[in-house]
Amino acid sequence: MLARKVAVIGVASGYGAGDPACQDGSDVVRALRFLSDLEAVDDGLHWDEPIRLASPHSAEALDAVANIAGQLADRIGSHLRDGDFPLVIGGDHSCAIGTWSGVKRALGATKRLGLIWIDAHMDSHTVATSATHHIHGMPLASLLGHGDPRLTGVAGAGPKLLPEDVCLIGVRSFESDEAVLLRQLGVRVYFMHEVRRRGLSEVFAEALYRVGEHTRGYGISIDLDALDPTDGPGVGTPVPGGLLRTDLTDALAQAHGDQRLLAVEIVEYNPYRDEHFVTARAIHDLCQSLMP
Ligand SMILES: [Mn+2]
Repeated sequence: MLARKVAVIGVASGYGAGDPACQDGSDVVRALRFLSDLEAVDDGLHWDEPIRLASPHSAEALDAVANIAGQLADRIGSHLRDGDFPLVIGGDHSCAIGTWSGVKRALGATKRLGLIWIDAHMDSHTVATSATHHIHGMPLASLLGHGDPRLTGVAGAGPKLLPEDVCLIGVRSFESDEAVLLRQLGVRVYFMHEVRRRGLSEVFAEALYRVGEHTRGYGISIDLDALDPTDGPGVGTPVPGGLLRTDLTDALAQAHGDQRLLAVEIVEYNPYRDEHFVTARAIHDLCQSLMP
């Protein structure tokens, strides 16, 4: 992130989640000043106005998510044009449709975008395969061009990512339809058992190479449920056996200062399920590891 102003964009939306409480996540991080030391330094981070649904009463979840994603994609585009580094704080993970569609549109049609997706889940359902219809289980499929056109069409029709430019890290809870889709597409998934065997540092280095090999730049999407619940209890769907906060911050440091890193998002913070703000502190540490 060196030499770029970090623009923090809170997304006050839980429309894609079963429990909508993560809509308050970014507001809590901001109001309780968990990032205040990173705001205070020279060229530190600056909070943007949060993204909210304009008319909440009128919307079906899918329309609400599409509206939020459209707003977010526009905001991302304007920050990238200004030379800023966008740091998105969710909100549920469906905001990823907006973040990465916005980055892709800013790159232009001919340039490829890479993405490291750090998550306990695959988030690769479509409306057709999802039992819950929760849209935060669909953003990666949408970005790969699969699913409802209201989601795949954010910031322009068509896939925003090519399968070979995407890696998932930390997966340990998924349904077979998602696994089949990712396997058919050829997306590289680093399951938790591989992360444990090889170490996160080695896996992350390999993922960085993959998402950067054929692309103009890459992003990192962090679902806090990738963390082990001991380090990140404040999420909607905790899954045991996850990443340790210190391992993740160490790994992210590999991307520190890399000009090809185009944006980062950190999502699914549910402040009401947090314990002694350990998850809010994890958000701080993740942001700090990426700061100049
Ligand atoms: Mn997720």
